[in-house]
Amino acid sequence: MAIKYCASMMCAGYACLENEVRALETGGIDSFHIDIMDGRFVPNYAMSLNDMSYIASATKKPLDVHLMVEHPVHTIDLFLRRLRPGDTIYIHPEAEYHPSTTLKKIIDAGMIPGIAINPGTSVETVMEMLVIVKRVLVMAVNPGNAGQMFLPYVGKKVKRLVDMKEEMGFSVYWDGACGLDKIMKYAPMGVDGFVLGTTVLFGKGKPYGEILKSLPR
Ligand code: S6P
Ligand code: MG
Repeated sequence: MAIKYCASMMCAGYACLENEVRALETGGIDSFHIDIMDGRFVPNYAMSLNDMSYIASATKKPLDVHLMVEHPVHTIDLFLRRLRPGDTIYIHPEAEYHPSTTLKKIIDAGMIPGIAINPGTSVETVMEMLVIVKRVLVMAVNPGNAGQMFLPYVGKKVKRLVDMKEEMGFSVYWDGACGLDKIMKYAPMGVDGFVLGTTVLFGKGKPYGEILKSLPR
């Protein structure tokens, strides 16, 4: 199966978002990664509901929405009503009392349920979620900002998850500090997709299409 690449849209140029979406789409991106923050679960704010809705209206490619918010059960409907069947929503189980309730809402709305797990979260603590979700987004940095350093201890967890994914029926995605070295090492191991931010895609002074063409497929 081809490696999937997701553009981290908090790293895009906002002077003309339409051009960014177009250039990424024609350049071969597989999905648009939308980082939503609440200033509490993570110490930052990134994209807004309006940004997300605009991107959903500007492309037929799927969106993957990464909710870095406390208790997403209270606001999940805002996202469900703006997204489309086939889009993915990742919640952080660390931020929810009853993650399976929130995941069920995502499933019932026809979207792909995912969990994003922090570097400090072990596989054991999310084991029960793994049978419910279709995607696991492994954070290779603490969530909240682009341009951070890779936390090497995450590597072992990635290996454990890819070893379990077939049997449990989920795919594994990587988010944070993703460069060519990580893709070359972890894609052959079984990581299905990578979120691309400032490390490899944005702010490089090169057309997105050129960069995306140079990555392994
Ligand atoms: C971080 C967020 C990510 C970043 C992306 C940035 O909280 O969830 O999606 O935007 O990882 O990539 P990079 O290459 O700048 O670390
Ligand atoms: Mg993210």
